[in-house]
This record gives sequence, C-alpha cells and structure tokens, in this order.
Amino acid sequence: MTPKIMIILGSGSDISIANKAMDMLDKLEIPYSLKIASAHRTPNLVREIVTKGTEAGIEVFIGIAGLAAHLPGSIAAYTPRPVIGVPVDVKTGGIDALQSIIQMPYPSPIATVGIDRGDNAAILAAQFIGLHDDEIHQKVLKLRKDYAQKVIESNENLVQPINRPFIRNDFIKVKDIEINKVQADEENGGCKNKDAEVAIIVGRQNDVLTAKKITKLLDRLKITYDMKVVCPIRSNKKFIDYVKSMKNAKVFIGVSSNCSQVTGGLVGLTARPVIGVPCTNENGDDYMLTAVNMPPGVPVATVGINNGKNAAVLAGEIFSIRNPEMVDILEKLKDKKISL
Ligand code: AIR
Repeated sequence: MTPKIMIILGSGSDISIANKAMDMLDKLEIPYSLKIASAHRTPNLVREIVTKGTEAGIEVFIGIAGLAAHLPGSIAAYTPRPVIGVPVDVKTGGIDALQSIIQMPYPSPIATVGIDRGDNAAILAAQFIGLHDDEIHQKVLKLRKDYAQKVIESNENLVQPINRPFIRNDFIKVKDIEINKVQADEENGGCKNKDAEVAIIVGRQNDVLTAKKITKLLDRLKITYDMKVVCPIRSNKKFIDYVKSMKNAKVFIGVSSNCSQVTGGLVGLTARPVIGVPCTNENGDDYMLTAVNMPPGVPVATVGINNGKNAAVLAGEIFSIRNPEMVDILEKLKDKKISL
C-alpha cells in the first residue's frame, strides 16, 4: 500500500526533526514514507522521488531542511500536491531556513510551519488529508482534545499543589469549566455564504488589499469563499460568532498583522486547516514570525509576507488532492505565470 504522506529530509542530520513528525504520525496511525535527498547535493534524486511518489499516490509532501533550505521549494517544482515545509535550526536559530522556505514566489506556495516543528507538519498533513478522509479528521479532533486535556492536567498537577502564602486560586476552578464548548451565535455570525468552501478572516481594514489578492485568485480557481474583516481582540464575540457560523468551511485563511491574533485565534476555534498570510503594518514591520512559530498541536500553514495569491493557490492545492479538475486549473495557472 502506498502511504499518503512522504517526508523528505535534506540530510541525515535533520533526523531529530523527522522523528517529531514520525512520532506524531505513529500516534495518529497514518502510514508515511521517509527519504533523504538534498536540493543542492542530489537535485535529481529529489526530482525522481517526488515524481515517483506523486505517481504512486502520495497526497502530501513534507520537506525538512536547514540552512539555505530550498528542499520544500524544489519538491513543489515536481508535484501538484501540497508541500509542507519545516525549517531546521542549524545556524541563526533557523531563521535562514525559515526565510528560504516561506518566501516562495507566486504561484508556488509552501505551507510553512515553525522552526523545528516536525510535529506540527504531521498534524497539518493530517488536516489536509482529513478534508476527504473522515477517519483521519476524527483522529485530528481526538488529538486536539488530548492537547487541551494536558492544559487541564497542568492546572491540577502543577498549579494546585503550589503552596505560597499569597496565592489564591480557589475562586475559579479550571476543572469545572467546560473547555471544549465555545459559546457562539452561529445563526447571526455575519457570514454571507455559510456554505462557502473557504472562510477568509481579515484582522483590520488595512489588510484588505492583501485579502483581495486571495479572492481574485479563488475566483479564478472557482473556489467559493466568504470574507469578513473582524479583529479577534477588538471584537472578540463577533470573531467567534463568525468563525463558528462558517463551520462548513473546509479551509480557513487568516490575514493578519499586529501579532497575528487572527490566525492564532482561528486555530483555537477550528480543527480544519488554517492558512496564515502575515502582513506588514504601516511602519513596515512584518508579522511572519508571530504567524508561523505556533506551538505543538496548532499549526498555521503560513505563506510569505502579504502573499495573498499564494494562500489561494495553497487552498487550491489542498482541494486538488482528490480533484483532478483542480489540478488542471492550477497547472494552467502556473504555465501562464511562467510564460510572462
Ligand atoms: N541542506 C542539505 N542540502 C541542502 C541543504 N540546505 C541542509 C540539510 C541540513 C543542513 O543543510 O537539510 O539541515 C546541514 O546538512 P549536513 O548534511 O551538512 O549536516
């Protein structure tokens, strides 16, 4: 049987990060393949593995590499399947690898996760496949519950026994709070098309320009969407109501500057894949690091700064896994771009 996920490492020295991905896939009971091939030392091996893997039925690729980490980008050159990139901290805290992976040009996105986050790459791959495989989606839901349970247990086991003269905790008991139940007005969430395939949430008016790049491309890909400008901090109830009212959406795209609260808020509210588009503010500060470096359990598939178009292409690639028509549309789009 061909596995659905292929992990490719730039070098044997990246194995500890691959182990995090494999541990997670073992936990989720999803078969995978693991290969080592360098984009620079063995480019032809990358091409052969990826081409053969795609032909054999691989649905999602995970590229793990450090330094000038061009591996995920080269994988994307040989497959229409979504590619998840994991930057490895070899030098400069992994920032060199992160930039090499995330800042891909249109129309070749890499769904980038945080530095050394092999575990989140595995979860993201499961989320992608979970869109058309309910058994895997159920496993992702269970995993999210386990992560939440760990927080509850930390409150019990770590905080409760603390005995200090001025600590006062008993007035709120975490174990009495129903953590998985989110209060939301799903009927009046403010969505215009509750059956849209993609929900786009924009944190503030200034980021609408970037969001428009997404909608323009989704129109060309014939993917339905709904879009709302709502800030999770300034209008928290509206944000939650909107996300919950879009519960049928298969993919969420958060367009976020200012600490990336949109993407961060989204992953807490949905188990579906969240694509993050980090934006710049008027001072030119970018929010890429705060979008991509998510903790284990809650990945954000982050694309390059202000690169709304790549977010739309990534959504198309995720949908194309079991949809040959979408593969054709994407191929045409890519060809057009190349013959500029
Ligand atoms: N690498 C390998 N070929 C191209 C790149 N960028 C990366 C590997 C590894 C780092 O270079 O992914 O993270 C160091 O590799 P090595 O083999 O020298 O230990």
